[in-house]
Amino acid sequence: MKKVITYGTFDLLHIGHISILRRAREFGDYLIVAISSDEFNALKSKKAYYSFEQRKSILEAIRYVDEVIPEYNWEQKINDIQENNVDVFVMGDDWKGQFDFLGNHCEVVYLPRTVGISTTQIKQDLHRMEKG
Ligand code: C2G
Repeated sequence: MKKVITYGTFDLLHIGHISILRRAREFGDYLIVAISSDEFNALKSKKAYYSFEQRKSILEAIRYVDEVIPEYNWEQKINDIQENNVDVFVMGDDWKGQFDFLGNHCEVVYLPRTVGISTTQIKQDLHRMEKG
């Protein structure tokens, strides 16, 4: 079984998230998503609208996702890859080059981001809509 892993906050799920998950899954037979804890989001200077538990439940409902594990810090990736026998690490290309060091442990793939959508954009648009 070829196992793929990807990492992220996945807040306010949108088509950009679905697209990367669908494409990541195509690199193997089993996709693990490591979803950032609320505490790790704080380290990433992110404040998710949905809690870790809510984001985890939402991701687990997606057909492309086989397993969801927590992401607590920047340092756990090598251990995650080894412990889960991961063959391919996938991230959007906004991270291009940042995780090349994982190439000693698995294949590293950066996929094009979906342009024109982001959780930040959604929040801004909603705020504007509310103000009328
Ligand atoms: N993404 C995308 N297109 C978008 C928005 C996001 O392809 N329009 C991808 C990102 O490139 C990333 C994934 O969706 O691969 C999750 O994005 P975020 O939830 O913003 O994750 P991020 O904060 O980048 O966390 O250790 C890695 C970090 O946890 C990554």
